[in-house]
Amino acid sequence: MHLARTGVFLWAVRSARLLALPVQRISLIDSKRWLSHTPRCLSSPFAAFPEQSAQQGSKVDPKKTEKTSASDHGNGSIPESQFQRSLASAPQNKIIHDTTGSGSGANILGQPFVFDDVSNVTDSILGLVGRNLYDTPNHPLHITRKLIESVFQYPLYKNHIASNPVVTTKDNFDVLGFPKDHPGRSRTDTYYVDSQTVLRTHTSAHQHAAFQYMSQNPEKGYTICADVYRRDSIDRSHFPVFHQMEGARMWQQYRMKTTKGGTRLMGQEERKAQIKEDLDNLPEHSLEIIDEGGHHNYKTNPVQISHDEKESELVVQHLKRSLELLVQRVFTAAQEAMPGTKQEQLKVRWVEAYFPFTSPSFELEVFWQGEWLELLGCGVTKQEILNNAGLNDRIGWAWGIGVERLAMLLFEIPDIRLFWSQDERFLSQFKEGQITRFKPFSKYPPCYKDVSFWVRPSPDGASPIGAESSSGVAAAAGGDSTKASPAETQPAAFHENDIMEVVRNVAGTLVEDVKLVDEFVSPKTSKKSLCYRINYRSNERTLTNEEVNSLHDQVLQQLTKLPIEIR
Ligand code: FA5
Ligand code: MG
Repeated sequence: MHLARTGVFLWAVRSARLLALPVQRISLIDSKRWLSHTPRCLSSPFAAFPEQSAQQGSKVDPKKTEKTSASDHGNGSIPESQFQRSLASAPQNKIIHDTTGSGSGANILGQPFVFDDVSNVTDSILGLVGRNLYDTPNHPLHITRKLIESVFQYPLYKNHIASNPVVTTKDNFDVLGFPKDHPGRSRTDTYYVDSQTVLRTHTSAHQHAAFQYMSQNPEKGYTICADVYRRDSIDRSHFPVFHQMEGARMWQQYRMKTTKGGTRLMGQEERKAQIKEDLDNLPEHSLEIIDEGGHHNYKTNPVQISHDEKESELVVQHLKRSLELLVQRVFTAAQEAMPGTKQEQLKVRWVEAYFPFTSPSFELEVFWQGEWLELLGCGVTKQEILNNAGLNDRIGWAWGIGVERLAMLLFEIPDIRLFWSQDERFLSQFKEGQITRFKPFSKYPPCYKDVSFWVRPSPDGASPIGAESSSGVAAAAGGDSTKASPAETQPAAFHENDIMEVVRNVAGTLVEDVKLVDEFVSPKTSKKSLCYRINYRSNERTLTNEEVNSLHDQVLQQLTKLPIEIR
C-alpha cells in the first residue's frame, strides 16, 4: 500500500489521532424496558432499538412490537405450556428438549422460544450468541469498530450497537422490501429461531427502527454495529457469525424563517445545494479507485422514480467519497502503526450491486491476497423505506460493511476463525486504539479428508448447489437476488450450506475450509456425484490423527440425515 503524503494524508493522520481520544461512551438502555408484548414466546426481544447512546426509552413504536403473521398468538389466546415456562429458567443458548422428546426450544439471551417446523438454529450457532466481540475492549473487532466510528462521528452521526441478534422476519426482510421468494429468506441461507423469528442476517434489520429514531432526533446519520448470522460456505473469509456495521446519512427539507416573519419549507433545490456543499466540504483523497460505475447503468441500477436524477447523483457522490475516505483513513492508520514496512499500493474498485432497499446500489471491493474481496454494500435508500419511518422530507444513503473483512486487512489476520479465539497468544497481541500486525503463533498442519456422495436429481430445475452470488457471498442479506434464478428459491434436493452446517456443528472452528473438488453425473443412473474436501486444521494446535478421524466419522454419521447417499 502506498499513500501519498498530501493534505488529505495530513487530514487522515490528524483524524487517526482521534483514536487515542476518549470515545463517546455508549450508554445501554435496559432492553427489558422495550419489551411490550408477549407472543408465542414468553416474552420478546423484539426491541425497536435496544441499545443506543441516547436515552430514548419511551420512543418505542408499538407497530414494531406486533407480530405480523396470522399464526401470531400474541394476545395470549394460547396458554403457556409448562415447557415454555421451563425454558425461561433453562440454561441460555442451548437447545432444550421437552419431556416427551417431540418438542424443543431454547432460552436465547434470556428470551424463551419454542421451536417449530421452520427452526434450524443449532447448538453450535447458539453457543456463539452473546459473545459481543465488537464490544470487548482490546479485541481487534472492537478496535476496528471504533476506527470506523471515528470517521462517522457524533454529533453528525449517532453511534449505536445492538446486542440481541433475535429479530422478526418483518424487520429482517419485510420492511426492507425483500420479495417473498428472495433466496435470502430460505432456510438454507438463514438461521430461523421459529417461523417468524431469525438470527438477523444483517444490521439492516435495525434500519427501520434507526430511521424512526432519526425522525425525532437531530442527528443527520448513524452507525450500528452488531453480530450477524448466515448459513454460508466455510473458508478463511467466511464464518457463520460475523460482524457488520451499518451507516446512514440523510438530508432534510426544513422550515426556514422568512423575512416576513413566517416560515417556509426549504425546497428540494436548497436541499440539493446543501448536499453539494457537504460534498465539496469532504476532503479529497489520494486512493486509486477503479470506478466504472461513474456512469452507472440506469437500466439495471436505476435512480428511483421519485428522485431528481441530479440530487440522487449528488447523494451517490457523497456516499462514495465518504466510504473512500473511510478506506483511506483505515489504511493510513495501519500505515502509521507500522512505519517503514513495505506496503503494496491499495487497489480499490466500485462495482454495481443490487439490494431491495437501495437504488442505485454499489459494492466496494479491495484487492487482497490475489483476489477481489468485497468490503461493503451501499446505495441510495429507497424512498418508500424513509417514508414508512416518517422521513418523507429526506433523501439519503446507507451502507453495510463487513467488520472482519476490514479488520483482516488492517491487522493482517489471515483467517476469520481467529477472531473467535480465546487463546491468549491471539488476544494479548491487540491494544485499544492501536493497529498492530498479527504475528501468527505457528501454522499447524492441515489434515484433508474427502467425502463423496450421490445427490438425488433436483426438483424442477432447483440447483443442487448453493444459490451463491457472483461475489461468493450468500444472498441472505439481499445481495444478489438478480443473479439467483427464481427456481433457486424452491427447495433443492441438496444444498451445499447443509454440508457446511453439519461440518460446523461437529468440528466448529477446527475446520479451515470445505471445498467442492469433484463433480460428475453418472451416465447410467443420471445421478450426480459430488466430492467435498474438508481441511481439518486448528489455528491453535496440531490436531491428532485420532481426533480428526473421530470428527470425520461424526461428520459422515451426521451426513446420513441429509437427502444424499454417501459413496
Ligand atoms: C448486506 O448485508 C447489506 N445489508 C448491506 C447494505 C446496507 C447495503 C445498507 C445497502 C445499504 P451484504 O450481504 O453484501 O450486504 O454484506 C455486507 C458485507 O458483509 C459484505 O460486503 C462483506 O464485507 C460482509 N460479509 C458478508 N458475508 C460475510 C461472511 N459470511 N463472513 C464475513 N463477512 C461477510
Ligand atoms: Mg454483498
